[in-house]
Amino acid sequence: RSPATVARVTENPTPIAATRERTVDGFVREFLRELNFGQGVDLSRASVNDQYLAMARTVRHYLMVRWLETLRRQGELQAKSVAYLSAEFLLGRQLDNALLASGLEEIVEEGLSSLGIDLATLREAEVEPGLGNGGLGRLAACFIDSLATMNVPCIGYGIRYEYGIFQQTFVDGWQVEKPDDWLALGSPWEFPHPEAAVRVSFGGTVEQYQADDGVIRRRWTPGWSVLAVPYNYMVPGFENGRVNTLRLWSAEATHAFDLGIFNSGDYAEAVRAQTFAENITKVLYPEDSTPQGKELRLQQQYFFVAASLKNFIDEVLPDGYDLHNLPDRINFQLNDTHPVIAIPELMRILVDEKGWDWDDAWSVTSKCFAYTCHTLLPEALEVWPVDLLGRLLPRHLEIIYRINDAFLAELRETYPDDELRVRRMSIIAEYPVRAVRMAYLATVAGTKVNGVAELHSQLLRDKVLNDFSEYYPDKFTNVTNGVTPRRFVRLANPGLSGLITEAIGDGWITDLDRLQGLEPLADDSEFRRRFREIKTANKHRIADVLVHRDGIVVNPDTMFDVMVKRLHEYKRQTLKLLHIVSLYEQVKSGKLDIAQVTPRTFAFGAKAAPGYLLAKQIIGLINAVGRTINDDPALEGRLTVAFPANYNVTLAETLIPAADLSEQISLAGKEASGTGNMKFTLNGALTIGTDDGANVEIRRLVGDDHFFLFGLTEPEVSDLVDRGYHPSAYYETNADLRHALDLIASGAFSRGDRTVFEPIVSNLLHEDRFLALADFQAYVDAQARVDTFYADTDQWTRSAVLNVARAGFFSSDRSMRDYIERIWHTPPVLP
Ligand code: GPV
Repeated sequence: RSPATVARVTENPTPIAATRERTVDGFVREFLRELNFGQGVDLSRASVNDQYLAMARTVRHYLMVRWLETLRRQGELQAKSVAYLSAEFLLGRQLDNALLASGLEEIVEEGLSSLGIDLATLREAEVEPGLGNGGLGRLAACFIDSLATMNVPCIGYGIRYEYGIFQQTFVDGWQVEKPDDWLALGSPWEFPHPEAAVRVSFGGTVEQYQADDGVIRRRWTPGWSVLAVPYNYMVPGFENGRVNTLRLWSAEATHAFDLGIFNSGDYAEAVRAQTFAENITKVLYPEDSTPQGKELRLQQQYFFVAASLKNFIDEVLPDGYDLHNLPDRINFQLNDTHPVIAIPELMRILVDEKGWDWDDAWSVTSKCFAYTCHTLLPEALEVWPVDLLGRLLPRHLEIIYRINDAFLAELRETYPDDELRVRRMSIIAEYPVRAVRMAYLATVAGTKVNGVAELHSQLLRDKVLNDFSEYYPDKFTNVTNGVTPRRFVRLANPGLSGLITEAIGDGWITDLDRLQGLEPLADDSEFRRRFREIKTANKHRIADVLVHRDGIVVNPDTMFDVMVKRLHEYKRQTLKLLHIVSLYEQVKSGKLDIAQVTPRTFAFGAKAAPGYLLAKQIIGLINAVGRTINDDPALEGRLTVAFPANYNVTLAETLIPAADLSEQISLAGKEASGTGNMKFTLNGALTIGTDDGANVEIRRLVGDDHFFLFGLTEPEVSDLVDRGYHPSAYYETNADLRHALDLIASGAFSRGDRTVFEPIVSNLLHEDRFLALADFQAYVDAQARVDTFYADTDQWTRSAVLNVARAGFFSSDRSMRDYIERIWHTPPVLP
């Protein structure tokens, strides 16, 4: 136990902050104090950033008393908790959420305005922490919000990347990435604790030795180590007085390490070492669902997981805690395979450091972890080549081998005549190189394995992890994803929130099933009118943002057809693009009268992984098509493509509430769940979508009449692929599709240059891994149904209201209840 970390006092006096006055005057006093003493400026000379930082710290102080109280009670109660281990937490801006949770919105707004300061201006000064790529990272953020709101003790453990997901810019329509220097102006939401830093070691060698008790043991002598410095963030529950903790780790060089090299006289080497250490948490890997198997990434994973386990065992648990009881005290939830190295790490702690025998250690370890899988793409399942893993973590590799040996022995007893099956299930893959399959390790060691939507969990059982689901039938379960209604309805859509609260009270914010109470109002024309008015106002709001943020002009009197998500072939942005190009081509060739076309704004938001060249080309093509269409007078302004750069949580919060149509058009069987789909539904957009991921459940709940389903089903996809899929056949038999592809190939969107987008066209014609051409006609037909439906405004609005009323299931509070019931068994405690 490091002596610096906890100074114990006998009495716990009331924290000073308890006396903080929750009045406008009280706030103004605190704010000015922060400005003067925290920022060192007076109001007349304060920059917007000064004001923002002072205000954020003031708000933070109001939450502080609750945080301290939560921590104190947690220490006392030692209730069963969740440790959510995730390499990504895509938090989004903190200010509004903190104001909402603490119930300070009005006081702060009034207080600031009495000083002549506009809260909205300060809001804009906050740079969002983009410490995640997409759905997986945002899900982690929604989950910790829900757990805090539901009074469930939880610590989030992750990485404090110095640079988050890259800033996307467009240069001539092509994506150019800029580093995300989110900490440049300081972050008022974090609490660094350098005194609580822990050492994390790598490399070196392992040897056999005889311990004092005479037992032969293994000893790891690491080659190098770094310090992990914790930065704590508040995770406030909604108006319940609870504040949980998110602990993100930052890497620093160890002093001992520096000094040793420095003393040997090699100053350059000492500096190199420091840079090397700090590199570990320098930048978020921008790959979404496609891990690159890079050594630095494994370093990141082990770094945060080792620091978190050590922190939990040494600091969160009381002195002298008997680790045999660990499974009654904690669930380590593994957010995909990124933190799975925690399993051998806990074994190492128990066996090597605590001197336990293997079986005892395994008996505890195999009760502490549960694993969530977030994908079905085979290339997204992480594997670590044993030479890399063995170099970086030699002792862990040994432990993994031993876990695997025991597991294979067990399998051979069950399947004595099925060696093929045993080899298939080995944690160690043999081809193309010997490598550790992290998903298998997690499945063997975890108490539970869950998928993130019903269809996904079913496909995990039937396909990806089929052997395992036969061997461990009770391990597999489903928890359908959810999103937090605080951020994505209450804060993002104040208009709709007000209307809902007026109709059914404000209980829906923490009990989203109450939205059902809106159902009868779908038939109330006055309610529909107001609902529509809010949608229109939201369109005006985003139109304003797009002009100022991106210089993009959109017409709020059009249908807003929105597709926002990472750029991935399986998500099929190209399918939507082909629809747009086809409409354009038909108008230009005179086949379609522009007056017959429903005015639409096609909005895209998407980042491509920097190394994913085809995805970057698709971005180039969307922008090129947009440029051509937006400038063509023949379309009379009826079709517009709006592709704001750098889609992020902040933009999502204004874009989603403005949408009429939500595009969820992945190839069936490829999108594990989706969570954007839920956000749109909750904000009153109708979905055009395939039978994939959580779309299946959305459609079942909102009803077929209020959802535009199209496309192949997963079994149909499997069949077609088994029979042999030939995309060119669709090209040859479908004239509209052919004309659209030919137009792209002709250079019409690339100033006559036929080479620029050739790779996209030829990929679609000859490979089309995700069957965009096979689904093209079905998609176009579904879009025609959308147009017809939209023409009847009342009918459309009625469906939109029903979508909201029936989507309460998609609250992340419900997801958390399911995790608690099916996996964690962690009852809520008093705040
Ligand atoms: I694996 N997901 C992600 O954002 N990043 C990843 O590395 C992996 C999965 C996503 C899935 O693609 C979505 O379908 C899902 O809704 C989301 O994780 C949350 O479960």
